[in-house]
Amino acid sequence: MKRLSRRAALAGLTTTACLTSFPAQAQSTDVPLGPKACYLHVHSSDSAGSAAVVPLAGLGAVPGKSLLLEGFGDLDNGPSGDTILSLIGLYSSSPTLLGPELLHRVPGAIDAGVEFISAPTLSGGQPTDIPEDFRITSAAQPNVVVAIPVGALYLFIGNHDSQWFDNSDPDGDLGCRVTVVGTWTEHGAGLAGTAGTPKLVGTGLLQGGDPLSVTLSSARPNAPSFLVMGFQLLDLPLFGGTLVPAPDIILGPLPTSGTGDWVLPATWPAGLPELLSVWFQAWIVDPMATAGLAASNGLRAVTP
Ligand SMILES: [Ca+2]
Ligand SMILES: [Ca+2]
Ligand SMILES: [Ca+2]
Repeated sequence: MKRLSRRAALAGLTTTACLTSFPAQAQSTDVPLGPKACYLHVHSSDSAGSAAVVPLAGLGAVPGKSLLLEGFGDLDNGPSGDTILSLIGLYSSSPTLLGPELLHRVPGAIDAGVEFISAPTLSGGQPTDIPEDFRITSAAQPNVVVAIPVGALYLFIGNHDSQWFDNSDPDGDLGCRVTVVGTWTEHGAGLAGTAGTPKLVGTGLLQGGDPLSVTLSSARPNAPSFLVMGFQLLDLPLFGGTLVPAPDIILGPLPTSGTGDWVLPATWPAGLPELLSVWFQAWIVDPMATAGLAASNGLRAVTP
């Protein structure tokens, strides 16, 4: 992919954001976790403990923002020694955790993230899966970022296991780091051109001073393009498509590569107010598009 100059990106991002100031503080906390911490159904012949319940208000974690969740340490699950790190979690409107004899133990559960399918109980093969939870950390996945859904006031964190009585944590190092970060969401469908509908995605935690990247793909190869950025949602019908951001800043022309893409690296400015939205959309000169211009989906970045 073609990488555009960091200076160009920075100029764009920091001009309108001319906001001085204090470096943004990463709001994070380490939540200790017992080796039997559990919100899943437990067989009557087994015994587990209660999941950790984290109040979100104290972290400044409100809907619109996201949480970066990173498990640390390990537990002994019985057969495997003190080597296992397998955390799952879910959001809830209430801190209530009902008894282990039930399948749905979190009455305030709110669906978010990519669903994790939990294993049946080892003894008796009873189902344990609930639809609202997600994987936090496993051997294959060090962390996860999950947007905080509307109504969420608590985060439940538990271990994933199917037999609990034999769990222990000899060195007491098991836990989960919770960090409040920003949220990327896509908005609108875009306007097709030569290579289909151009795709715009963003990566980065959106904390002040953090690296981020905005990546365009599926655009017309070797074509001039423009990145439109704004602080308001416009959604104005234009050239057969929709102009998503209010055009406060337009970067370009930015040439697409021979495969119809580019990557724009930048640094997220420090000192932005929380829950500020910045909207992005790419427009590409493309004779195959309705009015000679193709457009990507819109992209919204919300600061933590
Ligand atoms: Ca341990
Ligand atoms: Ca076990
Ligand atoms: Ca599940």
